Amino acid sequence: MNTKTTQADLESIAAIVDSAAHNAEAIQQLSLQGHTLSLAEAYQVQRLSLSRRIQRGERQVGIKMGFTSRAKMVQMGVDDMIWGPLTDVMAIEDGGEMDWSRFIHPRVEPEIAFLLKRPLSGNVSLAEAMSAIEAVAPALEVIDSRYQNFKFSLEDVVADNCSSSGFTVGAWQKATVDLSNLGMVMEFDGNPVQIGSSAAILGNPYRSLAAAARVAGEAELELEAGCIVLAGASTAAEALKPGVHVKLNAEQLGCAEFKVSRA
Ligand code: 0L1
Ligand code: MG
Repeated sequence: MNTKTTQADLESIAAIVDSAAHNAEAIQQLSLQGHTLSLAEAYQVQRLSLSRRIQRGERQVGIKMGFTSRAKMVQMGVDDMIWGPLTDVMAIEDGGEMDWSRFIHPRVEPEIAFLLKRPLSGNVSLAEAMSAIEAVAPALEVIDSRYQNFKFSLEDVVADNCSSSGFTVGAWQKATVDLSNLGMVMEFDGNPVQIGSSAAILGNPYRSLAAAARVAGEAELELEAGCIVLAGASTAAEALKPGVHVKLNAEQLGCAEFKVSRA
């Protein structure tokens, strides 16, 4: 924490971002409101904001990795990934409905999800990360920045739970599916809107799982058995609209889908 930012400041900033998320109301970027946070402070705000969710009865079920493509890191001028917690309230059932009223200006990304069968934390090899996987699934992540116009600095977005707000996981498959170069086609109402490859996720999504263990270890946390890890986007995010049906086809990994409610 720098000399000017106190614990009380971090708690009041966490209340601002948490309230924006809870009420689906856009706010000005923290950095434009005069809150200059270091990256470590931004993660402290994220943790305090998660505590507020937990006090309301939410349960952490996993983590999401962000900026896992080289293109997004270059765009943001950063050289590492970001991460944030996923809670049970963010889950949208596969084939279910996303409640538009809970979001500000949501976008959706085609991703891959891992389910862990044993804990992971710290620096692990790819083989160790892979051996901790119980199952894999196609997934859709809904990101919804709480900042006006989806504009933020790196510290702003980390403090805002890395824009996490929703996710759908398709049917879990045995971890034997080769994830290194799967075609990922995301459709709106049956029309392709984003086409990519799972290779866009750090060259291979398993690297994102190893990175998730590393960042958890750096935060003195453990990814527990039963934890879901969203590996990151395989294409650019697509803006959602009320009433649209979203479907991801990920070749032999299968599909994940949801319908957005009417406004
Ligand atoms: O890959 C991601 O999930 C990025 C999330 C944070 C940045 C954004 O909202 O675009
Ligand atoms: Mg994502």
